[in-house]
Amino acid sequence: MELGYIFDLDGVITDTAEYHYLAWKQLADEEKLPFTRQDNEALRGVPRRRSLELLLKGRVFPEAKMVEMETRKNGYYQALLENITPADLLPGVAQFLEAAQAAKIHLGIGSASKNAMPVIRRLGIEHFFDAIGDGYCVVNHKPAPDLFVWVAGRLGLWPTQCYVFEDAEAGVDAALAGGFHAVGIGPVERVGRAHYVLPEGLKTAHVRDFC
Ligand code: B16
Ligand code: MG
Repeated sequence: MELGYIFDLDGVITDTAEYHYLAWKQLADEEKLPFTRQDNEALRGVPRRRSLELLLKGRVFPEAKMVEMETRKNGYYQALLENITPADLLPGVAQFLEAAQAAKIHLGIGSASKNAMPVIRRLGIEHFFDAIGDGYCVVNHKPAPDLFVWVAGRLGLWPTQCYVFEDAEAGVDAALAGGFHAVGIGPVERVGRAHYVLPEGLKTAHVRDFC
């Protein structure tokens, strides 16, 4: 049977969470709003607008101000992305992708980020993937399954033929809702609903663990 592996980007392939934190923190400081690293954890896998709403903790602003704030944060984030190199792949990721490609497993990305393409290019891994789904591809974000279903379709596979690798609770729920096999990356408290859990990331995984 043909198999597909669909990877989330931030938290699975690389760790841009610190850059997201620094960019949101700069915005929060400018707006005199409290924002901690722990607050940032709740934004894992969450799209930009929803992240801003969580940061604002119920404060209400006009739409134009909301757009201005998310644009400003994205500018700070994109400046930080200039620092990314292939050395920023998480441990074991390059070996895992090479082994999966050698095993003729179809590979895709399903990321909520509208910055996924520049990140993937800077990491030097674009050539591994037959389908890349990012924050522009579907309307309904994780925990809706739409993005992973979109990527599976581009791979020419059914969800039941695909394993989704996710570090966010919302991403695991999206995979389960779509009928995918879910592999959680990180602590059981966060991704424990997945069919498989890799607390230390892909570095401890072998491509055939999921067949
Ligand atoms: P952007 P993923 C997600 O990426 C991040 O985990 C999340 O923190 C971020 O808010 C979201 O992308 C949107 O990113 O502002 O660049 O469009 O985990 O789905 O790869
Ligand atoms: Mg993620």
